[in-house]
Amino acid sequence: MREATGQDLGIKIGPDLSRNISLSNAKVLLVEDYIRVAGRIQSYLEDIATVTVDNVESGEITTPSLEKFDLIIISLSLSEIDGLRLCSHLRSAEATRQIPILVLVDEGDTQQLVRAMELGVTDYIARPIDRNELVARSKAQIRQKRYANRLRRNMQKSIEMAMTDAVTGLYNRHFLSSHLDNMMSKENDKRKKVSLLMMDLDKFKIVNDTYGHASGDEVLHEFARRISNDIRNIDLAARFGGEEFVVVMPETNLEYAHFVAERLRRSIADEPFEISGSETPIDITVSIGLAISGDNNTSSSKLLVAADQALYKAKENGRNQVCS
Ligand code: GH3
Ligand code: MG
Ligand code: MG
Ligand code: MG
Repeated sequence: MREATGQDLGIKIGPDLSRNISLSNAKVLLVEDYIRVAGRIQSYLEDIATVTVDNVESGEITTPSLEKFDLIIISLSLSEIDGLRLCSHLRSAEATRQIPILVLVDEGDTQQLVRAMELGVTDYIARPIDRNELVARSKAQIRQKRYANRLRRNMQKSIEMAMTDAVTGLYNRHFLSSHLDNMMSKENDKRKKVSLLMMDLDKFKIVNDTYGHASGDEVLHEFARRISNDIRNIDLAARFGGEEFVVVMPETNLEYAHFVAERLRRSIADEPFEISGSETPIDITVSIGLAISGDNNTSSSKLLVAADQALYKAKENGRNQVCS
C-alpha cells in the first residue's frame, strides 16, 4: 500500500508550529493557602517550572503581573476566598484570559468540578494529588499555551505583512484601497471632504542607474520616513507602487491639503538624502498631485484618477511642485 502524503490528500503542508515547544522558564502561579500542600506541589513541579505561591491571605490574589504566567493552579478549597469566583474573574480579565487554569478539586465533588469547567477552567486534578499526574497535566497545559501563543504571534505577523510594504513599512496599495473605499462609502463622510495626495519621485530611474537599486531602496525608505513624520495621526500614508506614494487626509479642505503637500515637497527637496552608496548626500525631488472628494470625485477610484491627473500636470509643468 502506498504511503499517503499531505499533498496527496490535498492538504497544504505548512511549518509544524508545535515542534520544539520548550518548557524552559515556565512560570506557574499556585493559589493555595494550605502551606504544606503548596510546598509539596512546588517541589513536584520544580523540574519543569518556577512556581510562585499566592496564599491569598488578605482574601485576594496579591501576585503582580499575572500575565507573565504560563499556568495558574487554583485550589478550590481556599478558606479566605471563593476559588470558583477567582476562576471566573481570571477568565474574564484581559491579562489572564489566555492563561490555562488547572483546579485542584476534592475527590468526588462533582458539583464543584462541573461548575469550574463551566467557568472555563482548562483542566483539573482530584485530591489526593498524584505527583505524576500533576506534572503531566501541567506540562500539557504549558505546551498548549505556548503553542497557542506562537499561533497568535504568527497570525498577527501575517496580518501585518498583508497590510504593509516591506521596503518602506508603509501601508500597501491593497490596504489603501480598502481604507479609502471604506472612508468614501460612509454616509456621513460624504459631506466631509477627503483630500488625497498622489506623489511620484522625480527622475527616480536616474537614482537607480547612478547609485544602484539598493541605494534607491534606501531613498524610498527615507522618503517614507519623512512623509510619516509630517502627517497627522488621522492621515494615512501608503506606497501606491514603485516610487509612487499616496497620502489620504480625512476631513481636510483643499487649502489645508495644499499647505501640507507643499510642506512635504519642501521636506524632500530642501534636505538631500544620505545613502550608503554615495559619499555626498543626493538631491531628491517629488511631484505631487492633489485631489479632493465631492463634485466629480465621488468614489475612491475617481478620487485616485483625479489625483493622478494632477500629478501628471505637475510632471508636465517641470516636476518638484504641487498641482491640483
Ligand atoms: P518621472 O520624473 O517621470 O517620474 O521619472 P522616473 O524616472 O521617476 O519615472 P519612471 O517611471 O520612468 O521610473 C521609475 C523608476 O522607479 C524605475 C524603477 O526602476 C524605479 N523603482 C520602482 N520601484 C522601485 C523599488 O522598489 N526600488 C527601487 N530602487 N527602484 C524602484
Ligand atoms: Mg513615471
Ligand atoms: Mg517617478
Ligand atoms: Mg512613477
